[in-house]
Amino acid sequence: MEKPKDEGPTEVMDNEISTQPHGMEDIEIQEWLESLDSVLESSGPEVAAEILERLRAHATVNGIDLPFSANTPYANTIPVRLQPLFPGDQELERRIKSLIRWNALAMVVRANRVEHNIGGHISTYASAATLYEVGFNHFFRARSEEFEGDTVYFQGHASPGMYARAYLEGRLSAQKLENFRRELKPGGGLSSYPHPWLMPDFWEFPTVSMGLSPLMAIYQARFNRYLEDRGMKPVTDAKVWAFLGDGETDEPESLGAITLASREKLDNLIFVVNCNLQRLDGPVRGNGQIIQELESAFRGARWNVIKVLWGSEWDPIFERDTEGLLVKRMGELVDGEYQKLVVSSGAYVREHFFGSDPRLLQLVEPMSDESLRRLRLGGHDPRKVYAAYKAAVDHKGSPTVILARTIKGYGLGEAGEGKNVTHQQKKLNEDELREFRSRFGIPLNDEDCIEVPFYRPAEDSVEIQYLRARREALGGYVPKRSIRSKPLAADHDELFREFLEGSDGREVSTTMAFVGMLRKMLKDAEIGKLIVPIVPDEARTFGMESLFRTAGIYSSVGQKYEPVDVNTLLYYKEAKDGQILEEGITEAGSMASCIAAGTAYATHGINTIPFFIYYSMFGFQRIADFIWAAADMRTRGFLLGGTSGRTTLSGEGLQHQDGNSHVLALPVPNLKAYDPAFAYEISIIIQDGIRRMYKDGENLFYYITVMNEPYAMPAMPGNVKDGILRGMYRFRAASNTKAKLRAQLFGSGAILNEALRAQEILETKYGVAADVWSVTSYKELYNDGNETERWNRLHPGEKARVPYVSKCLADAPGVLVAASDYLKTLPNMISKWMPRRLASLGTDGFGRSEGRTSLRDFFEVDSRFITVAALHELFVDGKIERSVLDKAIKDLGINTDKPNPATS
Ligand SMILES: Cc1ncc(C[n+]2csc(CCOP(=O)(O)OP(=O)(O)O)c2C)c(N)n1
Ligand SMILES: [Mg+2]
Repeated sequence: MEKPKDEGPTEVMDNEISTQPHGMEDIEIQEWLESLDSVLESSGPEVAAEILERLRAHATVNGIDLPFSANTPYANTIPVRLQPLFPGDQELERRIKSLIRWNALAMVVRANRVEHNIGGHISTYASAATLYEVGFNHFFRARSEEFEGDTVYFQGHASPGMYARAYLEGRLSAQKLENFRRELKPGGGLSSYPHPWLMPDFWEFPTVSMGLSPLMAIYQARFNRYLEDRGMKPVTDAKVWAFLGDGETDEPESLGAITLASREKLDNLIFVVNCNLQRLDGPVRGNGQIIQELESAFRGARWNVIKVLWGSEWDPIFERDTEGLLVKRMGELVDGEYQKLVVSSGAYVREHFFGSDPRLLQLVEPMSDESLRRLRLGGHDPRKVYAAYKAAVDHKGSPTVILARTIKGYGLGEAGEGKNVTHQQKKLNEDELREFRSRFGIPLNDEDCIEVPFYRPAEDSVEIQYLRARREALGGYVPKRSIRSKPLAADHDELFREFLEGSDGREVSTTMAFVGMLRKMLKDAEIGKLIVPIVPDEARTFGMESLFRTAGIYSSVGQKYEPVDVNTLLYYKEAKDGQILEEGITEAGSMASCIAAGTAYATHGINTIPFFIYYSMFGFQRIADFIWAAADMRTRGFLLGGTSGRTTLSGEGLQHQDGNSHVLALPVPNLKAYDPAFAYEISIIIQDGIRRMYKDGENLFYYITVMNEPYAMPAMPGNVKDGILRGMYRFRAASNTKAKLRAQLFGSGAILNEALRAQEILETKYGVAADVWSVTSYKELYNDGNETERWNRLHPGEKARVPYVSKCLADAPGVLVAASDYLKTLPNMISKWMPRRLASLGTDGFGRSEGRTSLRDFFEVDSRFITVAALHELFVDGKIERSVLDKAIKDLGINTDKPNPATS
C-alpha cells in the first residue's frame, strides 16, 4: 500500500488535516492548537471562528498564499453525538431488505436463465439497498388528495430493487417479476428501467439516461416553488429526492445546474449519490477520491453536503483516536485502494490500512480480524443513513447532497462484490447463490435456493405487516403514478377567432403571430393562469419582451433592484408571482422546466401548459435526449422552434440556420411536428392541441416551428382545419383549370410563399396551371401513410384503405414538386403514396451567413428553382420541349454550374 518513494506526493483531495507542515515544529503547532482550544472553551465557537477568519485575512494581506479548499476531512459529516435515534425496528427492516435483495437478484438471474443475455443489473441495487430502504420505511411520502407527496427519482439501474419491494408490498405479481425485461409475454412484464410510457401507473420519471434525472430533479424542485409562489398549490414541505450513481456525476448535465438549486435556496431538494466508487468499466476515480471531488463541487456551489462514509462499527475506533490519525489516513487513500480494501480480509485491512502507522495499529489492537472485516461503510448502515436523511429533510436554506459510501455488488461475494466486472454480473453459480442466501438469511434450503425462486413471506408475517404499516404511515406506495387533474373545457373558438382572419395586408412573422396568441391565452379565464411561458434568454429575439411587464418574470425573491429600463413601457419586471420562466442560456434547464410543467397534471394534479420557445437549432440538435425523456413521461405542452428554417433565418449562418429539426422530430412517437406558414394554421394547431391534451387527455406534445420573416397573413381559405391538422391542404388552386400543362406544388413554412410565386411564374410565363398546397406536417403524412399501409398488410381480405396524401392527390393533375426549408428527405418519405414521381427541393447542407434571397438561391428552394423543377418534370414527361426548359433556366438566371449546397 505504501507508495514507492520516488513517485512524489499522491494526488488526493485536500483533506485539511496535515500533521507535517514544512519545517514547523510540532511544539509550535501544539501551542496554537491549545490557544484555540482555550478560546473555544472560554468564548465559544463563534469567537473561535471569528479569530480564524481574521487570521486568514491577516495572512492573505501579508502575502501568505493559503490554498483554497472546499473539502472537509474524509469522515462522516454528522458526529455520533448528533446522531438521532433510529426510529424503526432495525432487525425487522434488515430482514425485509434482505428479502428485497434476494428477489431483486432472483429477478435478474431468472430472466437470464430463461433468455440468455436479456440483461439486467444486480450490483447497483445491491449497493444501494440501504439507501432506498431507509427512504421507503421512513421518508418517502406518497401522493394523496390531501398532500402532494415527495417526488423520487430512482436510479435507473436499481429498478430490480424497486420491483422487488413492490412485490413484497403486494403491488406486483410474481408473474410480472418473472417477466422482467420481457414485457411482451402474456400477462405483461416489467420494463428494464423506469419508463412511465411503459408502466404509467408505476413509474413517474425516466432516469436511465444518465445525467438527465439530476437536472430534471433540480428544475422539478424549482417548479414546485414556482407553483407555490404563484399561489397555484399550497406551500408544503414536500421533497424532491434524486438518487444517482457516482459515475453518473460525470455527465455534464448532472452537476450542470447545481448553482441554480442553491441560488434558489431549494431546501426541498435532496440528492443522494451512491458512492460505490465504481461505474461500469471500473473505478470512477481510481487515482483520486470521487467523494472529496463531489464534496468540493457541491460545497463550492453552496449546497449542504453530508458525507456518510463510515458505519457505526467505526465509531469506537474514531473515539480512541485522539490525534486525528485515522481521519488523516483515510484521506490519504485513493479510491482504487479503497475498492480493494473494502472487500479484503480483516488481516489484509490490518496490515495494509492500519499498518501504515504503529499508532493506528494500536487503535485496532483489541479487535479480531473478523471484526475488522465487518467494519461497514456508512451507506450500508441504516443508522448513519437515517441520520443523514433526517438532517437533510430538516435542513433549511439550501439543497442537500448526501454522499454515501457503499460497495458495488454488496453481498455478492465472489460473484462480484466490489469487482470491476460487477456491473455486468447477471448470473450466479450454485455456490454463489447459496452464499448469498446464507449471508442474508433467506429461508430457502440448499436445493430450493439454486432454483432462485421469488420469496414472499405470508401476508400475516411480521415482515409484511411491518412493511405495509410503514407505507401506510407515509401515505401509501411509492413509486406510483396517477393523473389527478380534471380535464379542461378547452372551449376556445372565441379566443383564437381573430387569428383565422388574416393580418389585413400587414406584414407579420409567424413568431409575432404566435406571441399574439400567447398574449391572448395568458388573459383567458380558463387557461390564462395555467400557461407557463419558458424562454432560454431569447425573449427579445422572438418579440416577447412586452410580456415581461404584463406577465412578469418569475423570481423567488421578487425584484430587489430598480431595473435600468423602469421608465420604459416594456421594462424587465421580475416578480415573485411572475409567470414567465426566463431560464437564462440553458436549453436543457428550460426543457427540464417544460417537463415539470408538462407533467404537473400527474405530479400535482394541475394542468399547467408549457410553451417553451427557443432557437430551433438549439433544440432537438442539443437536447434531444431530454425531449425523448419528456415523451416517455407523457409530457404535455408545446415546443416552439423559433427562428427556424435554413433559409428563413438570414445572416446567422451554419450554426444557427435550422433545416434539421423536423427530421430530428420524426423519431419521437407521441410528438406532433408542424411547419406552418400562416397565423391561422398555428392557431388551429394550438387550439386543437390544447383540446386533445388537456380535455381529451391524449398523451401528446407538440413541436411547432415559427419564423421571423414578415409577410401578410391571409385569412383561412374556407374550412381547411382538418387538412391543417392532418398535414396538407390545397391552399390556392390554379385559376386556369383547363390548361394542358398542370402541376402540383407543395410548400411548407415560409417556403410556401416561394411556391405561390412559382405558381404565378408558371402560369403567366409558361402556361402551366399549378395548384399550391400547404404541407403543414410531413410527419403527420408519413405516420398516416405508414399506418394505412400496415393496416392493409394485416387485413388483406378487407377493402384497402387509402393514405391521406393519396386521397388529397387522387384528382390532382400534373407534375409534382415539393419545397421546404428542411431536408429533402421529408417530402421524399411520403412520395411513395403520391400518384406520380415527386421532385423534392430542400436545404440539405451547411447554412451560410447570407440574406434570404441569396440563401434560397444557394439552396435552390426559391420560386425560380421551383419553377424550373416543375418544367423539368414536364419535360421528362414529354409535355414540353427541351428548348422551353433551357430558356427558362436562362431567363430565370439560374447558374447551372453552381456548387452543390448539400456538399459545399
Ligand atoms: C447517458 C448514458 N450513458 C451510458 C449509460 C450506460 N451505463 C449504464 S450504468 C453505467 C454505469 C453506472 O455507474 P454509476 O453511475 O456509478 O452507477 P452504479 O451502478 O455504480 O450505482 C453506464 C455507463 C447510460 N445508461 N446512460
Ligand atoms: Mg457507482
